[in-house]
Amino acid sequence: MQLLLPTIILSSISSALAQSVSLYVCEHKDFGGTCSNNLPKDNHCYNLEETNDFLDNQISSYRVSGGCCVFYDQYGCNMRDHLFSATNRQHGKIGSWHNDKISSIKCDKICRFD
Ligand SMILES: [Ca+2]
Repeated sequence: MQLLLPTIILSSISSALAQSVSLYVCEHKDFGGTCSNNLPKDNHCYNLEETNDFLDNQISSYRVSGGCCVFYDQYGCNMRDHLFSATNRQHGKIGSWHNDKISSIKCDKICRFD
């Protein structure tokens, strides 16, 4: 029992470090309409056309936790199509200049722009 406690602490620390960023996105403001937590893998470009969520050019609210996500207007996560990035942040009503535009997303522990 004396050895158990340090093991529990160590394993909970390592699982926290290994935990991926999570993203929740919705079709309408205030997390309404069709939503998805169909998560992009870390540092993987996630094209919304490839999913069955019908959220391409539809996302109006989002929640990022455990890291950062970068949102793009076109497929392929190219810097020229960059809309905005969010670290551990949520927004119930994306501004009109970004609303219904997101077409690809890349998430990771910290944001990378490439
Ligand atoms: Ca778009």
